[in-house]
Amino acid sequence: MIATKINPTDTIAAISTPLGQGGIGIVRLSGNKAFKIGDKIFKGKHRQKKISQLPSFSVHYGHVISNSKSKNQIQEIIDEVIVTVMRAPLTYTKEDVLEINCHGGIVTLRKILELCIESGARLAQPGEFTQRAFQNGRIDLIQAESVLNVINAKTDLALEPAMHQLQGKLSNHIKNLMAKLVEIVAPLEASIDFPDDTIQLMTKKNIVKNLDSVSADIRKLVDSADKGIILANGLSIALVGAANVGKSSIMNALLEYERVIVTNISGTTRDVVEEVLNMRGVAVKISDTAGIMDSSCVITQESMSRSLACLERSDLVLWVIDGSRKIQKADLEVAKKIYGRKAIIVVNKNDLNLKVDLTQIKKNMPNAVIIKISALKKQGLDFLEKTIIKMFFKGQIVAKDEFIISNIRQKEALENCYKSIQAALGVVTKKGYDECLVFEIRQALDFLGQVVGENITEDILSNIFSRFCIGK
Ligand SMILES: Nc1nc2c(ncn2[C@@H]2O[C@H](COP(=O)(O)OP(=O)(O)OP(=O)(O)O)[C@@H](O)[C@H]2O)c(=O)[nH]1
Ligand SMILES: [Mg+2]
Repeated sequence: MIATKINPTDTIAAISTPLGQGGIGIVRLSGNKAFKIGDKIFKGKHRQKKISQLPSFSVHYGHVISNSKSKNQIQEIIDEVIVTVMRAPLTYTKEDVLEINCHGGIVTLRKILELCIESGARLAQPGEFTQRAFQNGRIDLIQAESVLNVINAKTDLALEPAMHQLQGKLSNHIKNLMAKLVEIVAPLEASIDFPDDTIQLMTKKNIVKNLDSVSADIRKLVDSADKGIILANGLSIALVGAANVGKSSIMNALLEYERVIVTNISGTTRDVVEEVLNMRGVAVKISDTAGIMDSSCVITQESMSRSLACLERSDLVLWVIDGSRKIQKADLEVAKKIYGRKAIIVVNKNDLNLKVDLTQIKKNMPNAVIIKISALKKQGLDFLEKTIIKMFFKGQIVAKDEFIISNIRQKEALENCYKSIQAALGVVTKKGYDECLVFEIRQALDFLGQVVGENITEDILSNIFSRFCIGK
């Protein structure tokens, strides 16, 4: 978490590439001391100029050196590097930025970072570079949030809305809606403040027409949230059921490789096993769980409580039953646990004689869809995937040029905006006072402003940026 009071004028430094072994690693510095720190730790190979004398967007080869604290001031070479000098304001943060590309070993990266800190930088908080880009006015809050979605995107479909948001397309749409509301409210306010002046007012009919049009656009955005959030965060699906019904076999069949152990012994799976797969463009986190059974074994009981916890946190439950046998007590136990949840009943082992009584199952889960498959013969999986996607996305997953919002914060602000516009419409139709109309439209504008990051509290900002990694 970002500490509540961080100094926004500090020069910050962080390792911006993932920790581990890599061809190159990058240490990034941002702030007004970035180049002075560069002067202290970088020695150019070909030019004697200091970093602070070098032009913007120039790249230089040399070494990061540490000046030993001993009397002789021996310079120790830490690594062979390339540095990029980027001068404010045309940088990621709008501040002076220095990027040091070094070899991607953990030790070198840490040593260079330590040197930066010894030379006057502070370790950046998670997301602090992006927070500065927002607070220095280069991007708005939608764009800042989209950075995280771009980094986290696991499929092309998830990347697309994130890139649209990063480019400012959603922000521009919101700003256009704000402009439409201002067009209505500004003359009204002027007529209230200066009652003696003749001010051209919009007719009530046009006010209603314009409010209706903004309200429809806001509704579309609110309605896009469910799929936007799933695209950004992925869909979590839990495979649950009695032991030996074929949960692990389905997991493997969906992943198209033998990820988990399958045997004919009940209780093969103990831990919850999670994997991410690309299901028709949607990132799906699928979890295989231990079978539910009657057992006094401590390990089995712990396994089952993990299965139930996994079920609780999933967006969709695949209740797997073995179609080649009659419904058993353990199956009904599972039915009780998933009652009221979004679920699909997967009747597995459809390659064998069907013995299960489907009407009995229907009685337990009247609203759930039943799909017959054979994990062994890989039959019915395509239809299962299609049905899953249809449950969360109506029609095309993302229509071309559609505006999509991607988080609860944006959704809540837009829902509040929608309510205020409805209230404003209520005022006009009931021939209420213009003051009340102005109040409601101003409220709507405030909520829209919050979406793009106007009047946002420090707490909300900390919460947003703390979800970023350090170095971004
Ligand atoms: N005939 C047939 N057998 C299957 C099918 N799916 C799974 N099996 C078999 O059923 C047995 C149990 O399969 P698993 O996938 O381990 O079942 P599970 O539900 O994960 O079992 P636990 O981990 O013990 O809860 C294995 O012998 C599988 O080969 C299927 O579609 N048809
Ligand atoms: Mg299993």
